[in-house]
Amino acid sequence: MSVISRGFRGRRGEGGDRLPPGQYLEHGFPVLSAGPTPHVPLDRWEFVIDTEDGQAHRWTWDELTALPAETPTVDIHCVTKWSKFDTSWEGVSLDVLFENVDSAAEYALVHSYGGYTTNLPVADLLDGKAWIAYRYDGEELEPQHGGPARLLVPHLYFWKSAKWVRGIRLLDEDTPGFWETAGYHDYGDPWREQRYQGD
Ligand SMILES: Nc1nc2c(c(=O)[nH]1)N[C@H]1C(S)=C(S)[C@@H](COP(=O)(O)O)O[C@H]1N2
Ligand SMILES: [Mo]
Repeated sequence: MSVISRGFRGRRGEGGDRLPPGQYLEHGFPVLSAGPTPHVPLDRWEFVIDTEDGQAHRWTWDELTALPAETPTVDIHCVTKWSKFDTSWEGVSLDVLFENVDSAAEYALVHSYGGYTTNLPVADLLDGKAWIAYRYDGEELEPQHGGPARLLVPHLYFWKSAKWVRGIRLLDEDTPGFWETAGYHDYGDPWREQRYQGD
């Protein structure tokens, strides 16, 4: 009987094999912010990619939202152990934004309005793995969830998906961001349960 029930419900209970180790399935959409929600008028909003040799690539709100968009539906995984399946977004692939960026840098430090930062390898931003998302579930992205726009990197723990994203600095050396400096893992792969430094 236990064999049938395990097989029916999935080995880890609700969520089954889509749930990374140590996570549970969340049906709401929790808000996790380390500080107050910044408010940036769209006519003053900009997104910038700064390269390691000082080139700056800038987009205004109108320029960003005029670029071809994608509508990824992805599972997200927060290090506080909730995962949410099939979240649907709209935004611009980082592949599009990096098209004319001439850089050999391997590391990225993402920074946000309000001062939040997080680091990841440039490779994890490319090849269809990351977006600047500005719509969620068919609506404008709510301020508490990072609106007007946030980074979306669903294959890493969700703290890498910087809300209120302002830019990406490309660097030759890895530089830890806000949570990484506080002891969270440098890379943060939920499938390898890389929660803290040393995991
Ligand atoms: N700018 C900024 N981005 C952030 C955070 C933050 O505090 N500030 N928190 C991170 C964490 S820990 C998580 S789990 C997700 C939460 O996103 P949500 O509030 O939309 O669920 O945003 C990430 N991005
Ligand atoms: Mo988180």
